[in-house]
Amino acid sequence: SRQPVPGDKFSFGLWTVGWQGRDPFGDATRRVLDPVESVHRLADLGAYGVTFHDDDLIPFGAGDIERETAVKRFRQALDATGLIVPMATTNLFTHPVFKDGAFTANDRGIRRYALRKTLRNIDLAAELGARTYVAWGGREGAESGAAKDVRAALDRMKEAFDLLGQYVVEQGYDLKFAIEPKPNEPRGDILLPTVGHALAFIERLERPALYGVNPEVGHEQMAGLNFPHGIAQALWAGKLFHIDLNGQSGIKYDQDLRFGAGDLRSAFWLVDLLETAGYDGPRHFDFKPPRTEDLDGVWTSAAGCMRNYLLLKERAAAFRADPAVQDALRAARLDQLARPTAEDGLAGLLADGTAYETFDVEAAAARGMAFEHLDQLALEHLLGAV
Ligand code: 3MF
Ligand code: MG
Ligand code: MG
Ligand code: MG
Repeated sequence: SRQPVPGDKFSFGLWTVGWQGRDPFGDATRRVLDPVESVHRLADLGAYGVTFHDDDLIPFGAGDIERETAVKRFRQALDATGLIVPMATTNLFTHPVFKDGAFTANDRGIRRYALRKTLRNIDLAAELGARTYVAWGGREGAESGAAKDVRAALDRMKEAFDLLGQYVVEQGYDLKFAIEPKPNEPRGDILLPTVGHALAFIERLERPALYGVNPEVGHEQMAGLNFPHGIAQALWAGKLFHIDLNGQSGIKYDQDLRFGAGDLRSAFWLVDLLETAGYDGPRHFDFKPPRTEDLDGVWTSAAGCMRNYLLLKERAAAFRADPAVQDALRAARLDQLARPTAEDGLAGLLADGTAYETFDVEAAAARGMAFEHLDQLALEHLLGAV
């Protein structure tokens, strides 16, 4: 169905629909949205979850009473709508104190403060039932060479994540971490810039099983990378804990377009992958309704994210079910790729004369791969021609 329902597991960050349109060149174009209003609107549209940075829910610097009131009102909205909180995260980038980063700021006091701010929100995340805690290190980086000793900064990053992991284990929380890579913006260069960097980093932590990734469509595309390929590797590693869906048109600033806008073909392959690879986590939208929009436009944009996902899911399923596609996949030898190269083992491979001595290299080189036919069939399905 094209009507989003909770079973589709669509979720939105409070900061997405709540974005007021402030950018480096212009002021806000929209009023503040009350989180309670967002929860109700998102539930009406068919979402199942809402996510937040600590500061989205509780204004930075709020006192205890303001904090309790904000959490109580939010909880009441969740109870009234049935929306859940699958994920929460920390804002370690807005306040000027984080101008040189948080877990890797050169200033040790700021690093300790950042950890305490995060631990405090982890308590709230656990209290609200979140199962994933996202960490985007937006200001962990540099604009110049000597300003950051990257090896020392990675030591501090590891120290921070190990401490957070220790805390979650000691508290007995059912919570895992998802690291969100981004190559640049707001820093000139950000540490852990891509999915691959984050996956390698995770293996150096004390409890690797506790950490996965939260890749964002636009972030990988800002680096010119193939997003479905990055997602496939994360799935292969068992590390796709969460995902930020949105749209991006090529290598430029982080556009955060609604899902389906930007690189539509990449979005098609992404949905095809998520829906066939057994990913059962949230389909989380991290987009920014353009600042040209009023609030009606915001909700249209949010609804569009979910509708585009469902339309692509339909198109991808039709592609996979098409007998002509199944023939084309065989012609492209995908069945062979799925088969081990040497089930006969190294000894068998070495003893097999047909593998080398009598292998007809020229004939193998001459065989076409028939990929164009296969890809044209995909395009026909995507364009609704079949
Ligand atoms: C920035 C982002 C972030 C993260 C968020 C954690 C503000 O480009 O993508 O959104 O997604 O901080 O989830
Ligand atoms: Mg982003
Ligand atoms: Mg983005
Ligand atoms: Mg994101």
